[in-house]
This record gives sequence, C-alpha cells and structure tokens, in this order.
Amino acid sequence: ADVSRHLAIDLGASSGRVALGTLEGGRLSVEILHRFPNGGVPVRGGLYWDVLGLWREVLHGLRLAATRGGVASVGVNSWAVDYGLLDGRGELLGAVNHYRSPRLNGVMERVQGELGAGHIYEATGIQFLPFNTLYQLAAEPPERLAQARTLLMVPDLLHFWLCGARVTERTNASSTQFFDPRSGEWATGLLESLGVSPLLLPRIVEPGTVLGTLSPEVERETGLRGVRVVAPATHDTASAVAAVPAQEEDGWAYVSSGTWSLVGLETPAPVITAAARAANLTNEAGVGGTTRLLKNVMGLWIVQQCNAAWGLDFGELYAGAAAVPPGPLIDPDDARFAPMGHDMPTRVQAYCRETGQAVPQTPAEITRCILDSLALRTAEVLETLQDVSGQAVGTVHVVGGGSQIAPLNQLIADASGRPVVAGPVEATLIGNLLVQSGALDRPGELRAVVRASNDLQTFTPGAAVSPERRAQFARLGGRPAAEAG
Ligand code: ADP
Ligand code: LRH
Repeated sequence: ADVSRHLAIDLGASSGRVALGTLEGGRLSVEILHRFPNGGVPVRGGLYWDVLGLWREVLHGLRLAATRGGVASVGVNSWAVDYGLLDGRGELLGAVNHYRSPRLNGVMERVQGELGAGHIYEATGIQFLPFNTLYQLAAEPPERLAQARTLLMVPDLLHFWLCGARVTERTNASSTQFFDPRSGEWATGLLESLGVSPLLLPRIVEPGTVLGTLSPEVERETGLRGVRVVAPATHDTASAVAAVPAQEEDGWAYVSSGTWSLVGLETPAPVITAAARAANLTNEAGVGGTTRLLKNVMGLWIVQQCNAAWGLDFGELYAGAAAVPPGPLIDPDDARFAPMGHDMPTRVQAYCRETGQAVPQTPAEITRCILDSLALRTAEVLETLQDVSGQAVGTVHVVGGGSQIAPLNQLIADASGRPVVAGPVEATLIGNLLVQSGALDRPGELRAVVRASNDLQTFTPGAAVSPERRAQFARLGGRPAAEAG
C-alpha cells in the first residue's frame, strides 16, 4: 500500500512537540517523539520567546526521528503574529518579542488614531488585538528596523533555519493585519503609512509549498538525510481548523481550545462587513482558499497562569472544578486577564469582588468560575458568528488540548444548546501532517482521514442555562451591544 511519513513541529504558546505521522490506507497515525514546555521569558520589563531554546528542542526531536528512517518531509507551525527580524546576512537581530509584551501598551490605539480603525479593518478584515504584527512593528525601535532586511514569522524563521528559504506562508501572513485577504498580497500601504519598509516582507507561499531540503548543517546535527521542508498551514489555528473532523453540509463551528479559544466558522470568502467589524471578528486565511471567520476568546490561558502559581495536575484540577457548584462568573476577555503573571488567581478574585459576586477561594472554585465563564462566552460568540455570517451552526467541534476537559465540553454544549464533538486533541499536528502529505490536493479527503483515524466523543446538551444565569453573565462584559450576541 501507499505509505507516506512526515514530521510535524507544532509550537504552541504553552508547549511544543515534534511528531511523526504515517499516512497509510486513508488513516493517519501520529506518534509524538518529543514534547517540551514553552512560555514567555520576562527580562527587564520586556517579554520574549526563547526561540533558540525552541530550536534546540526541535533539533533534539529531529534526532529522535532520524532513528526511524524513511521520512519524506518536515514542516513547522506555531502561534501567530510574532516574528524575527534578520539583517542582510540572515542573522537574527535581537530577541523575538512575545505578543504579551508590555511594550505594546497603548500602541494599537495610537496606530488606529493615525491610520483610522475603519481603514485598517476594511483593508485587512482582521480583528483588533493589541498584539497584531502591525502594532508590534509600530513599537519597534527605529534603529532596529533600519538594520533589518527581512521579517520572518516564527514558523518561517524555523523553516529558514531548516533549509534557507526566506518566504512567508499565507495562513500566518494573514494574522499580521497587513495582509489583504481579497488580493492575497501584503497590504503594503498600511506599513508605508507607519514608515515601515514593505521591502522587509518576503514572498507569500501557499500551504503545501516545498521550500527546500534540510541544510547540510541540519543534516549533520540530526542525522536526517534528504528530507524535504514543506510549509504546512503555519498558523497553528489554520492547521487545527483544517483537521476539524466535520461532516460538512449540516452547519458546524469549531473551538480550537488551548492557550486561546478560537471560536469560529469556515467560510468560502472573507466576511468584511459593518456587522463583522462591530463584532470585531477576524478573517484569517485557511487552507484551500477558505476563510477562518473567528474570534479570540481568552481561553485556558487564565487557568494556565493560575496553575503556574498552584502547580497542580490539570486532570485533577478540572475534576475538582467539576465537583464544586457553579458560582461567580468573569468576563474572560477583560483586558486584566491578558498579561502574564503569577497573580492570576488574585485577578479573578478581584474581578468577582468588584462585580459584587461571591469570591472563589480554592483552586477548584476559581477554575470552575473560569470554565463556566469560557463556556458562556463561547456560546455568545457562536450566536454572533451565526448572525454575522448567515451560516447556521448545528454541531460544535472542540479540538486541541482543551478538548480533553470533559466538564468544559459539557458546559459548552449546555450553554450553546448544541452537541459538542470533542477531539482530536492534536488537531494542529494532524492538520500540519496532512497538508504536507498532499491530502489537500484531494478535496474533502483531509477531514475524512481525520474522522477515520480518531476516536471522537459527543457531548449532548443537558439542562438549559437559566435566564438568571445568562443575565448574571450579560451584566459583566460591558461589550458593545453588537458584540454581545
Ligand atoms: P497551546 O497549543 O496553546 O500551547 P494546547 O492545545 O497544547 O495549547 O492545550 C493546552 C491546554 O490543554 C492546557 O492549558 C490544559 O488546560 C489542557 N490540558 C493539558 N493536559 C490536560 C489533561 N491531562 N487533562 C485536561 N486538560 C489538559
Ligand atoms: C493560538 C494563536 C491564535 C492567535 C494567538 C496569538 O495559538 O495562534 O490563533 O491569535 O495564538
């Protein structure tokens, strides 16, 4: 039978992995060879990614892969928006900033004032998030920009280190907020208005493009030979959405649940309308020319940061949360929850106190409050997506690390009144591998492979959320009416 083997490198905000995928007879098996932690590194008031440490872990994973033999290709995906700057010789200029860096405080508001928020949204269809690459470039010291010759998004940077190609893959290019989803080209005018040279931007390539072969140096370091480097959908969320095991036609939405909850729809074209802008929806590029119409919900980040202080096992923490009764709620998208910090439990408590609710005390109570709130917010965003797109949502697919949290899946089913299908946990790796394999050339087959290869679990909506409970949540947000769903 036809067998193809590929390596995927998936760098998430909280952890990374190197995996070997074997595609045979319409089924994909995935073996995780190496897993390693990831996170922000605070230095002198800034916040950075340890990209060199990630690179070392990648090389280690590739070394493990070399003992298996017979691999056709390798590709990298990561979180969006962040980048490295290279000088003319290809040297990395300084550290790679983290999208939660305090350097971005107030920058988006300034750029919106200069360029006009309506103009930026119309040109890009991308939701306003303070860390979009557009605002990160506006925050760069001019000396650094003057020295820079090339901007590479994080996965592109790793591809460059693997094989020497200097290109940007489309799905991640779209996260920058200087990409025009209509033309499929960089929206260079936005950068020029900020005094940033568009010459920094490499050529855009499609997911599935062969970028080269591993450099002699990487071959020596890892023992791999003759392996091609193929760009997957390099934005992790694009790879995850490609691997949503949906049975099309009946209307479905996805929640890519990890550090962030990306709640969205797959649409045939960008939806750049007044309603989409009012709801601050994003139109990111998906595989096969699709659009990911979605919204960022703060996600499990809040639990992760609480747990950085508690140091508990996630499985036990979530089981404990499910065992306590529902109580206070937060608006998970309140800006106070975005920064990194071990004081996250205190921030949740302060929010509850300020809004006149009971103050959760134990890790189980605090986690319960976060899960209940994430589920209600997810349901709210699903309604908004349906209204803005005119696309009905029947089933909700939850993929990613958060799809392992059974109580959260049930809460989303209850809050949305829709069945939730949970899994696969490693959707991002799967999407990455399948795009490399060329499964994309056979339309519709990709998701069929995912369905055939993974056990999925369905959560049926139980008792409806009471009107009092919905009112308790609605009183918090303070979001514009158009966004409240
Ligand atoms: P990212 O790609 O953003 O780093 P992941 O998709 O890897 O995120 O998901 C990480 C999340 O998965 C953790 O924050 C945690 O909430 C959840 N998780 C991890 N392990 C478990 C587990 N054993 N049981 C339940 N949830 C888990
Ligand atoms: C999820 C993700 C998300 C982006 C954020 C920066 O990992 O890529 O899609 O908005 O990180």
